[in-house]
Amino acid sequence: MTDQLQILRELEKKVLWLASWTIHNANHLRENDDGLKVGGHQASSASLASIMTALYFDVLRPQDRVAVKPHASPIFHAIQYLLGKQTRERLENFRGYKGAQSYPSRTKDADDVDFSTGSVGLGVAQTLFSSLTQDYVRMHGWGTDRPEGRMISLVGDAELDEGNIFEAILEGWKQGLRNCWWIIDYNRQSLDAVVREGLWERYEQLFKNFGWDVVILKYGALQQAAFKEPGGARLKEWIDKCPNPLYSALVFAGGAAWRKRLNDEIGDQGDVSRLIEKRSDAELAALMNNLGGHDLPSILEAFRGIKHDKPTCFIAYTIKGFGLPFAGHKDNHAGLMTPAQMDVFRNANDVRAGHEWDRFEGLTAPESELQAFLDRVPFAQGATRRLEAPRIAVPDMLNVTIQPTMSTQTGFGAILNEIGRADSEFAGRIVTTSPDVTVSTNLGPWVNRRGLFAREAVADTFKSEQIPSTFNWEFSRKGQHIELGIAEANLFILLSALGLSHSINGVRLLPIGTLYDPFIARGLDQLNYACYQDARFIVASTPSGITLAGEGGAHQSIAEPLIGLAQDGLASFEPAYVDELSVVMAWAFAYIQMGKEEVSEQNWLRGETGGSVYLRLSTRPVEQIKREMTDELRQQIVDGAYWMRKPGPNCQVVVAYTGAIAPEAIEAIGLMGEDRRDVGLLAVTSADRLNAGWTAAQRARERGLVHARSHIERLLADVPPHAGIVTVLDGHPATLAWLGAVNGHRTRSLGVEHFGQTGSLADLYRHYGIDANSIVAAAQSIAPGRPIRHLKALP
Ligand SMILES: Cc1ncc(C[n+]2csc(CCOP(=O)(O)OP(=O)(O)O)c2C)c(N)n1
Ligand SMILES: [Mg+2]
Repeated sequence: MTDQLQILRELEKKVLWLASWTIHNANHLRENDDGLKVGGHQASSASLASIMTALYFDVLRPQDRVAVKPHASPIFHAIQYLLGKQTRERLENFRGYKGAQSYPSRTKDADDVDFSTGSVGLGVAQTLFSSLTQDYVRMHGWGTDRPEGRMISLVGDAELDEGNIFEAILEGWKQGLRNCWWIIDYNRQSLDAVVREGLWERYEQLFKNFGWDVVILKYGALQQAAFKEPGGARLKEWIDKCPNPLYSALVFAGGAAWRKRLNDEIGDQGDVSRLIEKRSDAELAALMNNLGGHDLPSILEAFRGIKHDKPTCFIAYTIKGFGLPFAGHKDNHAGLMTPAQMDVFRNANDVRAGHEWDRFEGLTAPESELQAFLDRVPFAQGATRRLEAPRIAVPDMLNVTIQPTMSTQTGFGAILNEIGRADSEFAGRIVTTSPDVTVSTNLGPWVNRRGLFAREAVADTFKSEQIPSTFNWEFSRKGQHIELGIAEANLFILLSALGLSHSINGVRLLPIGTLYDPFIARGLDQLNYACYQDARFIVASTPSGITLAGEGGAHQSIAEPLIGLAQDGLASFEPAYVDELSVVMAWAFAYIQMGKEEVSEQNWLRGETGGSVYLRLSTRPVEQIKREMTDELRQQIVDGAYWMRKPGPNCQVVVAYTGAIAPEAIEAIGLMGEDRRDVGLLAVTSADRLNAGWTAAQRARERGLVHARSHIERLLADVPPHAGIVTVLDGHPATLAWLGAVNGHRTRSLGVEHFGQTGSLADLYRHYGIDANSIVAAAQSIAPGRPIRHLKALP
C-alpha cells in the first residue's frame, strides 16, 4: 500500500500537470482558431498547487467553503476533475465559450465553486462575512443539524494591497469572527513586480492585533533537515536575509546559480561549503525551492494543528511558477510555456502524448489505490455541497399607515416597523444591516422592535441608566440587525454573504441593507460581485439626489439611477409615493427568493429569474395620493410605469417622471394644461425594468415572436407620433432619455449632470432645470404650439 503522503505527492504533481496542460491546451487550440493567445496564468496557479492539494484531498470537509484566488482557477478545476466533478470537455474549453472559467465562478462554472472571485480582495472578505453569516444563522437556532464549516480564503499576497480586506478585518474583530482561515500565498510577486521586503512581519503584527492566530509556513522539511546539518544555521541566516527579488531570480536561474551565489556569499571551505557541495545542482535547487508552502508534510501539519475556532492567517512561503520553467521570474505573471518547454514538462511528468487528460497517467501508485483514495476524500463525500432552502411565504400586501404628506424614506421605516410588529416567520427571517446609518435611513423603529445581533449580549446602558432615548440599542443572539462600521464595501459583502445563506447554509434569510445613495459608489464593485454570484438582498438607499438640498457637493447622487439601470442581477426602483413603495417591497421579498424556473413573460423580461432589488428613496415629504390599489395598478408599478394621467388621442406632450420630483411634474402638467392638448403624465417607478422589458421584447420579435410587446410599448402605443416626451428625474437625464426611442417620439430629458450646490429645494430644482417651469419650457420647445402662458423666462 502506498502511504497517504505518497499519494498526496502524486496528486500534487497531477494537479500541477493538469492545470498547466489545461492552459497550454486552450491556448494551443485557440491559436489554430483565430491566432489569439488567451493567457492563463500558469505561474500564478502553480504557487498554490501544493496547498490546494493538501486542502481539497485531505483537510477540507464538505461544510467548509473556499474562496480561491482568481488565478488559481486552473488548479481548482484540475482538482475537481480528479474528483470527478469537472468534465474534460469544459477543461478543453477553458476560457472558451461555456468552458471552465478563467476565474472561479459560482454562476458560470459547473464544478461547485463556493464564491466567485476575480476582482482581487473581494473573495477574501467574502469568507469573513460568510463566517459571520453562519454564526447569525446558527445563533438564531437554524441549520444546527449540519456541522459548522470553516470559511477559507486562498489569498494572493498582492491581494492584500486591497483596502477592503482591512476594512473587513476590523469589522470581523468587532463582531467576534470565528471559523475563518486566510491562507496567504506568499510568493512575493504581484502582476508587475516583486513585493516589498519584510511584508510578512507587518501582516503578522496586523493580524495578531485583531485577534487572529498567525501561522508562518516558511521552511519545508528538506530545509529544516539541512538547517540541522553542520553549517545549516549559516544557510538559514542567509535565506532569512536574502532579498525577495534575488531569491526569485535564483529560483528562476536554478541549481548552478544557487551554487555560485551561496559559495560566493557564505562559502567557508568548511561546513557550509560541504553542505553545498554534497548536493548536485538539482538537489541544491530542490532544497532552495523547498519553501513551507510547497512542502506537503509542513502544510498538513500546520492545517491539522489548528484545533480552535479563532480566525487564523497562514503565511505560506511559495514560489510563483513552482515546478515550471519560469518559476520565480518577475515577468512570469501571464507567462505560458512554449510547446518545447511543454514537451520537457510532459516528459518530466511521464505523460505520453495523447494521454494528457488521463487521470492517473504517469503516476506510480496503482490506479485502483489512487481511485480508492479519491473516492474516500472527505471533502467530496455527500450528495451536494450546494444547498437549497424553502421559500419563506411573503404577504401579498404590506400594511402601512400613509400620512397625508410623507417621504419614501419615512414610508420605508414605517413598513418595516409594521412588519416588525408581527410574530411571523417572514418577519423572523428579515435581517437588516447598515454602515452606521441605521438611524438616519429610518431603520430605527425596526431595530427597536427586533434588536441588534451579537454573539455576546450587550445591554443598552442608556436604558439601564434610565436615560430617555428614542432608540433601544440592545445586542443579543436573537437580534435581527447587524450594525456595521462606516464601510460601504463591508455592507455589500455582508449582503452578499447573507444573500447566499440559502445556498451556503441551507437557511434562507431576507437581507436588507441601507445606506446613503451617493455611497453606493463606495461599494460598487462589492455590489457588482454580490449580484454576479447571485446573492439575494434588498438595498435601500436614502437620501438621494439634489433633493438632499442642504448637503451640497458630492453628497448628492447623480449616477446611481444609471447604475440601477445597468447593474445586472439588480432590479431597481425609485417610487414617488409610499403606496408604490409598499407594493414594490412586497414584490421584492418574493423576487429575491425566486429561482431559475420561474420565467415570466408578463413584461417580456424573458430572462427574469429573480435577483436582488435596489430601492432609491428620498427624504422629501411629498403629498400622497389617496387611491385604491388595484391589482392592475400594482402590476404596473412592478413592471415599471403607469399613467398617472392617460393622454387623450390628440396628445401633444407627455411628461414622464421618476421619484421625488413628482410634485414638479404634476405642477408642470397643470401649468401647460390650457395651452397644450391632452397632456399625459407617466409615472415611472422603475426605469430599469421598463427598459429591460423593452429590450427583451425587441429581441424576442427579432427571433420570430411577432406578438411580443413590452409594458412601455403598450403604454406608449396610443400616444400620437407628433407628441413630444419630456422626461425628468433627480438623477442623470440619460436614465429616461431612451423613452423617445420606443416609438420614435421627440424627447427632451431633464435631470442632473453636475456636482451639487447647497441651497433650498426650490433653488436647486431651478438651478438644475428640473422644476415645474423648466419642464414647461422643455415641453414648449419639443411640442411647438401657441406660447404656454404660465412659462417664465429661464434663469
Ligand atoms: C481589483 C483588481 N485589480 C486588478 C486586477 C488585475 N490583477 C490580477 S492578478 C493581479 C496581481 C495578483 O498578485 P497576487 O495576488 O500576489 O497573486 P499571484 O499572481 O502572485 O499569484 C492583478 C493586479 C484584478 N484582478 N482585480
Ligand atoms: Mg503573489
